[in-house]
This record gives sequence, structure tokens and C-alpha cells, in this order.
Amino acid sequence: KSYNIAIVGPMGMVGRKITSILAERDFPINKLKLLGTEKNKGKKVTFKERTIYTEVAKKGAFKDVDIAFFCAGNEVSKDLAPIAIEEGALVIDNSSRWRMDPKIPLVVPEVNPEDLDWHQGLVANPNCSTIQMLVVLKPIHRRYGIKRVVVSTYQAVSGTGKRAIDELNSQVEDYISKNRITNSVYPYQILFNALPHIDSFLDTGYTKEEMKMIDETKKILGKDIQVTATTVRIPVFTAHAESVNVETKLPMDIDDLTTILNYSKGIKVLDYPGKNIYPIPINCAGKDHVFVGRIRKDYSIENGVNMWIVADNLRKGAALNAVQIAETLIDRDLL
Ligand code: 2RA
Repeated sequence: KSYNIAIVGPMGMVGRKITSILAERDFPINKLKLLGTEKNKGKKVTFKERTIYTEVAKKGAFKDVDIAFFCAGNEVSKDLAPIAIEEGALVIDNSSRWRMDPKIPLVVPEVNPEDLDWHQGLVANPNCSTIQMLVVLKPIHRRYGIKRVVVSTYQAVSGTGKRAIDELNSQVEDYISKNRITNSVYPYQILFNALPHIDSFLDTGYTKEEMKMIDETKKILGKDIQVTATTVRIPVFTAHAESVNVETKLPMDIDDLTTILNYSKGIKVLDYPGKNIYPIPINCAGKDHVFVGRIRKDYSIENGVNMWIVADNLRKGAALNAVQIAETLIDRDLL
């Protein structure tokens, strides 16, 4: 069987990635519709040697669509996703608009595929930094029971979008040509810097990105798990890195834990510190796995472990996870 697929927001970074991942994985597609803004109408996109012209995302466009990937931001998801569902499409939404709605499953296929079973036409894709952390936390939680997680992130500029990639590139050029370095996307120069500020600040002092990591982890893994987060932007183009401290209920043997992670779906352990082998963003960009290394006992508490988790934020953190949701829905006969 093959499916009619739509991508809403096909010209953005995630939309383009979804298109290329659908081709790479040979997703069973009958017809691919690329639905963008009025301004982008008629743009040419190549898909598996075929040329597709973008159309306008609007009411009526979803009547012949089986699965619609939404990656055009919260407002578009808020307005158009209910229309797409009404017209018969199953929506996989990359925005944060529906993630915390208790009636909407929030899914990482390696972690909670069973939550797809209660979908009502829309499945939400979690935040990029949450997805990669949860792929690693799930097998730990299953075996040892997680009590508390303390995470600090080192996030790539592509998480902000194309304008941020352009800003970092032009700051590199300005630095080399000894021009004045300017910034507009971030409040400070990102080149040679680290900004403890992703998304906007809330009254509590936390950022929205930090709250996404906390709230989404609880929704997916369980509300009893305590989570605290600090999210930081660094001058890397692709792949987010995270330092994660986990406290468990049961004692962990680090060798056993490493073996469990090694055999878990979607994870690759890279952990030979004596040979300088550990995951780094440059090597993880463009890959599908979540990479984990620097796995070591936390001697400051009874049952604790520290680790370093890296994954491509545009692939597993967004487009790939969305496509895997679609594949899992098909496998579970839920379309
Ligand atoms: C970021 N989490 O990296 C965002 C992208 N969704 O800014």
C-alpha cells in the first residue's frame, strides 16, 4: 500500500529534511504534496528525480491526504491542523502547539510507540533536545527506575533555523575579514560564545526550552520523574549535545548499563575515553542514531550516572522522528 503525503512548510529546514528522509527511506508514497505559503507557491522541489511544485496550504488542500507533516510553526499548526484532520488527514505536528494537550500523544517511536494507539488524528513530535535525551533515558528507566534527571544542553544554531545558520556564517566571515561582528537573531554574538538562553524567559527564570525538556519528559516517561534543565546555545551548526546526570531507584552497574544502552534501539554507544572516543557534534551530524558516551558513575550520590548524549537535531530531533512516527503508525495499523 502507498500513501498520499503532504508536507506543510516544505521550504523550511525541517520540511526539506522530511522530504529527503522520505526519499532516503523509500517511504511508500503515492502522491507527495508540498504545501507552503502564498509567497512560496510554485517553487520547484526535486523528489526522487520527480519535480514537484509547491502549492498553498489552505482549507481543501488535505482532502486527498493520508498523512500531513506540519512543520510551519505554532500558528499554522493551530489554525490548519484541525482543518487537515477534518478533511481526513492524520497530522504529525512538529510545532509545540499541541504537545502538552492531554488528548494528544507525544511520541518518540523507540520510547512510547504504544501512545500512538490512542491518537485522535494528531500526533505531536517532541522538542529536539527532549527526543535525544529520552531515547537514552527510556532503557535506563525500564531497568533501574529513574528518580531525577539534571541536564545541561549545548545546542546547535540550526535549531533556531536558517537565519541563525546565516548569522553564524557571516560572523565567521566578518571575523576573518576583520569586520565588525553584528548580530540580530541572538541577543549577543554567537561566534566564540555560549548563550544560556534558548527561546524566551518565563517569570520563573527558566526558559521555554528548559520547560519543554521538563514537561515533555514527564508527559512521556512519567510525572513522578524529577527533571531540571539548563539549555545553552553554542556556535555549532548541527547536532545538539547534552550533559545528563541521572539518579535511579535501583543500583546500577556501569558495565551492565552500557550493555543495555548498546542493545537498545536507536542508540550507539561511543565510549573509549582512553582512545579519545566519545560523541561529538561534527561526527553525529547527518546520522540517524542517538550517540552516548562518557558513561560514568556519579560518586556524589548512591545510585547515579553521568553521560554525554549527542544527536542530529534536524534528523532524530525533528524530521526523522516525524517520519518514524508515520512508519510506526503504518506498522501498528493505526492510519
Ligand atoms: C532549538 N529546540 O534548538 C529548538 C528547536 N526546536 O532552538
